[in-house]
Amino acid sequence: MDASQQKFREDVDSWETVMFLYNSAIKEVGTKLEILNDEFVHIHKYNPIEYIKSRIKTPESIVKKLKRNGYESSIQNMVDHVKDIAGIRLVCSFTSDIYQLAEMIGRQNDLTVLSVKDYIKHPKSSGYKSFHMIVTVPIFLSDRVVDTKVEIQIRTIAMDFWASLEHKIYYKFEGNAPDYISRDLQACAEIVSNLDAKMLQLNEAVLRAKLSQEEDSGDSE
Ligand code: 0O2
Repeated sequence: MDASQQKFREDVDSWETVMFLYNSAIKEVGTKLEILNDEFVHIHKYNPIEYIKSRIKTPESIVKKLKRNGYESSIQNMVDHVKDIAGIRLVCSFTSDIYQLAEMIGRQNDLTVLSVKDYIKHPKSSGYKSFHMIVTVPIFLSDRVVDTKVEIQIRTIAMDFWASLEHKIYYKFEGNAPDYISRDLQACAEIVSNLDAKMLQLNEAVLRAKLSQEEDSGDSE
């Protein structure tokens, strides 16, 4: 084997190892989140997570992101600078669920929260809303422990609907959507925010009504 073949072999080996770590991290964090959800249902009889999606970023998307941020394509740069190679998305019904879940995740002793971006309190100019956390989870191999990064995105169903559509449009126009489409998307983001606020109000009203019904039936016993 000549030097370039040797280098290629080593690159393939380290790519496979790195991908193995990211896949393992998704499994670890995914299981953790399912357990948190199940415990919440067990105690409060309420399901904060509607559904969980996970994905590993494609090699093309990793390379694009490195290029966009001015880094050469290398495995070291990808591990150091692309924080969302392993991604988990938690989709919930209400905005209040998002903050409750973020707090529960922050309290997990074996997860380290590296950073938090609250695009709900501070939406992007596009109208994008979501709560992002970068965490590391220790992956126990036979001879070492590797802290591996996972991006957790938490959003409501309505925010997820908007973001998925906007993402498709963004890619269709390669980031240069006509102005009227961007404006319409911003208007839709406004509608999504109003819908989320209304749904939360409605849910709170239902909870209050249920509580007072229970109190009334307690009084009459
Ligand atoms: P893709 O194709 O979804 O993977 P950072 O280096 O962490 O400071 P980064 O990675 O841009 O910068 O962080 P950020 O803002 O938390 O974004 C991470 C991911 O959130 C993006 O990954 C998107 O998935 C999603 N996201 C962020 N902004 C938008 C937006 O305006 N619209 C939509 N639809 N999604 C968004 P990628 O790698 O950009 O894209």
